[in-house]
Amino acid sequence: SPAKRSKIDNGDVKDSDLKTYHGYIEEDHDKNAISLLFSTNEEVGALASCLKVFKKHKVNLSHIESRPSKRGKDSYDFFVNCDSHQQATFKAMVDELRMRTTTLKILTRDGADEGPGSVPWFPRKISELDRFANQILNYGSELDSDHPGFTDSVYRARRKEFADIAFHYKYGQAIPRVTYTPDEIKTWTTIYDKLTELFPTHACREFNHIFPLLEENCGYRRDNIPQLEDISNFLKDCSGFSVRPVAGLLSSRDFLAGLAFRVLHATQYIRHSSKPMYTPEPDVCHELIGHVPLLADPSFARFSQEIGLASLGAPDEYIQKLATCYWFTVEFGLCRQGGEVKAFGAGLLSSFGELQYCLTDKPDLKEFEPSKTAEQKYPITEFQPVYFIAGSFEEAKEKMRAYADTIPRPFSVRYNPYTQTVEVIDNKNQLLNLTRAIKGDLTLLEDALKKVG
Ligand code: H4B
Repeated sequence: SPAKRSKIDNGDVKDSDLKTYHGYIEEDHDKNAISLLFSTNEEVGALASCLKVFKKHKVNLSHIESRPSKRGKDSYDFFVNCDSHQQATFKAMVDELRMRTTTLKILTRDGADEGPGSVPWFPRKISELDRFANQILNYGSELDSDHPGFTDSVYRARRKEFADIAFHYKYGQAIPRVTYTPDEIKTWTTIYDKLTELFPTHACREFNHIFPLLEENCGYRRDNIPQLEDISNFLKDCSGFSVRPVAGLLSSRDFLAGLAFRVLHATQYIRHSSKPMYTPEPDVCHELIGHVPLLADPSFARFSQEIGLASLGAPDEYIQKLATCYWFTVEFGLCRQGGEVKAFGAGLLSSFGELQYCLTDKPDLKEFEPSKTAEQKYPITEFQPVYFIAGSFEEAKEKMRAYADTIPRPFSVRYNPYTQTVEVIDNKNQLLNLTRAIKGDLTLLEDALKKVG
């Protein structure tokens, strides 16, 4: 199962990581960049008086736009990007700005606490996931010295090819097909044969239902590594999930944000052939064998999206808690089916050793309860000493939703599948729209009930 998690779990992107991939950074990526959204009273010179505050504190603006406000007719919001900010004077500037504005929101990219009203940046539309491409925390094509492929120059060159695909990928494009080498396919075959032997007895019902469909529709075979593009199309049909290629580990915040849009960030390279049963990071075997099958299940897809939606704009400490819930469900979850315990976590379903171990009497089993599960400590390089058992995926989803309500956020979010956008519901107009959407569904429900009865 993928290790090296400790680097992600605090959710921060190190400067050095960004520098490593500097060649790929296409957009302005100042770590200190910060956006402000504010509105003023309707009076002549109101904006000018705000801009003076930026000047006084020597804060550079790289972008400014006005937008008709959703709060009422004839009023405007102003959206500005500040180039960078010196911590010390920035707070003073915001305090002064607050006195001249009627509302003020701070949107940061790095999640730093900028005081009351600060919300970490999050993508509002699916194409904004393009911004994550250069934010990987580890590997990509640079390998750590303890990586099995560290001294293998052929493997490293190959990893560079995969990293390039991911770095250049943009939303809406087809995922480039890859011709895997005989050596790579051999690694896949070893893993495929071992794991498929265990699935009938160890995997949950839903997984075993979908796996043959992947063999039929997506080229899952012992002698073939399936293509991400085919899988993405298959998932779109089944549950609306899609796949994006990614060069390496994303921060928890970014990875979870993908789930809010029903997007799985999947690696496309395969682990090093010297150790087919071990990988220190996610690879194509982990993604395709571990994650993909259940993402085709509508209930599991809803559950995954629920964790993603809960993460949007959440404070760092809650991202950590949600990542822990993710760890003990999507990666290492167990469930009870027909009086037996089965595995549904991708980390288990893609690890021959741990899949056997998790169903023995050695580990400790606890009931999945987000508020408790979120606090559980776990090792990342050994088999888990503790697993959590979820009821149905629907039940787990309801529990996640209830837990999400306890996360301090000044707004509610809703996914609009027509526009593939996240709607932030924080004003009356949006509440009215939501009411209309629900009304439409209720009418449909009433109508269908009459016809069914
Ligand atoms: N990034 C990639 N590319 N693949 C993953 O499976 C994950 C990731 N897992 N980043 C994430 C982190 C989880 O471990 C949680 C959300 O922290």
